[in-house]
Amino acid sequence: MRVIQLRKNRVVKVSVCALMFVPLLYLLYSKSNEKFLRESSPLQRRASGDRTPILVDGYGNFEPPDEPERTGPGEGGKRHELRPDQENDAKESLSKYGMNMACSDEISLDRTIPDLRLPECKHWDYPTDLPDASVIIVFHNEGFSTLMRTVHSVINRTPPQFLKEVLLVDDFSDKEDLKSKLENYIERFGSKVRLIRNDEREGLIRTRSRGAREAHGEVIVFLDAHCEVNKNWLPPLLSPIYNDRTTMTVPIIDGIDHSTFEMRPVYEEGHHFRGIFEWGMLYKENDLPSREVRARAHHSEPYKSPTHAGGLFAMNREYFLELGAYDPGLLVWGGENFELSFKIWQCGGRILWVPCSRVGHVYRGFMPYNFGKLAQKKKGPLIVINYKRVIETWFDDKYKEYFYTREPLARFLDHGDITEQLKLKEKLNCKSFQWFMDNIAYDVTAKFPELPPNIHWGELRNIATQSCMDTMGVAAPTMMGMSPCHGFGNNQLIRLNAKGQLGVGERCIDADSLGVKLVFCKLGSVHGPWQYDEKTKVLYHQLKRKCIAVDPQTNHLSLLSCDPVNTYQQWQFKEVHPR
Ligand code: LR7
Ligand code: MN
Repeated sequence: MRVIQLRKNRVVKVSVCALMFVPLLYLLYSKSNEKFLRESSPLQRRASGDRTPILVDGYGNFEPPDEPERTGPGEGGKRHELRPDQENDAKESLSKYGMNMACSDEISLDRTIPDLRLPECKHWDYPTDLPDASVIIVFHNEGFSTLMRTVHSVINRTPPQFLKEVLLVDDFSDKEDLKSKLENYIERFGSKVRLIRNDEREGLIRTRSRGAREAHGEVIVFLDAHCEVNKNWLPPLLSPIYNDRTTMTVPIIDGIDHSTFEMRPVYEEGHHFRGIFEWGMLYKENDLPSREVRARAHHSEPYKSPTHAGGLFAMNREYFLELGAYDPGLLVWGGENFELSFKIWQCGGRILWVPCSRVGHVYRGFMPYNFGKLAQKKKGPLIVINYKRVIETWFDDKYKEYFYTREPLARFLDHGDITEQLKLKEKLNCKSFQWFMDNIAYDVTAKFPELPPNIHWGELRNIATQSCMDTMGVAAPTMMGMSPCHGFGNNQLIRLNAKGQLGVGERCIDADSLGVKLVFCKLGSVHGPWQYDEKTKVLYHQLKRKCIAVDPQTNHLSLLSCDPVNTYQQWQFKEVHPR
């Protein structure tokens, strides 16, 4: 990882030996090393563009030569437009795969992409004896060309001595081209690419754990099946693990457009973010706090992050298995990123995000697959059940309440048996969630403060119309609407907290002269303008001094002068339960 820090370590090692045998030599040696560090640290010397290798034993730069410029569809990570007569193919593949496979199919599997790293990334050196890695790609009914482009990019952009294998794990796909065509195609890679298949659908979480168990490399690196790794992506991920085997490293994930395959940097150059969460367990990213910025000497160095998006990371294989891999009780998709993150931090490891390692990922417009049989056996939304398992295992009681306040239905979901998870936590002597919040995720509560309890929650029914307030499935900012009460919660699950905030999911309800709106909650605040009077049943806006009313003709919601005997202004909260 850090050249300079590593060199220091070397100095210590060498000087211990020297002290034991030849004190004079030691003096000379340490002097010359000091000089080396002060006057010609490789980063400073080489930042001017000098690319001559540094002659220090045991270190290498691994920087490949620039890729030759190529013209062709999507080359250089540029957008690829299809002809108008291909529109039907594009649409069809988009609905099948969540991405435009007609477009992907025309782009070379070896296409070039722009080097999106900070310029100084070229100048780091890494130990030449880094551990080797298995790159594990789990997939369920993915497009052939995007899957293979992922594999090609790994083969093309990884120093071969560090790539033990690419391990493809098929999670029970039924698409024809993922059968013998896939098997024949990967023969060209010889033993470098291995394919194993599940006998039934396991979901991505269990499939990744299986991949880890069956991998041959010392380090495991997970990638989604629609990625393109960038220049020299692997050594910077392996290096921190080489220094400390309880480190998880995470690349910076750039976006690949799901309809044009254009590759775009996720953030403007030099801007660092890290992974956090809000209390409904939605994954978020936040500016790197200044405490973390100050902790590093160079802007391109790795930094600590409370969590990660889930798909792309590297870990020592045995360490992953010592942590119990993923909780096997988690189902299909979601929440596993938090489970592993909390487990790592609370049980003595750490997570580093690595600016010099960049990987592109295709963000789909929607999820093209269902959760299969595994989901049908369960009552309630599967992802929330996963979240509940994770928070019941890793949160302290106080923090569990924030989750249940934000996600009140979750209290009634069956999250299964977590005895084994709690035993593991005990056995590994893991720290409290409070410790994690104070020391690692200390920037979460500034954005998402501790939640006051709900006074009321459930569907919000109008007495006159007997219909319910509803987001109408539209993302904020938007107008709230009214629709028949359905009792499932979701877009009709409304909460009023002790500080007067009306919320739906992670969004808030406010109102102005145009009507009643779904808005982004004010970051850092849990207050709101609302007051509910249980006797008169009006919902009162304390700043505008008016009440919410439904228009009997149009169903439009607006603020009117309060008239507590008017049933169009009367509201009733009713708790809903999982169905
Ligand atoms: O049942 C399944 N079996 C699978 O093998 C469902 C999916 N999969 C495979 C799938 O083919 C893909 O290769 O699992 C991989 C991830 O599934 P995606 O690509 O549909 O997930 P995603 O990119 O929408 O979701 C993110 O969150 C997931 C939560 O469980 C996983 O952690 C994904 O890996 C993760 N992706 C990333 O972190 C990439 C960055 C995007 C963000 C944010
Ligand atoms: Mn993905």
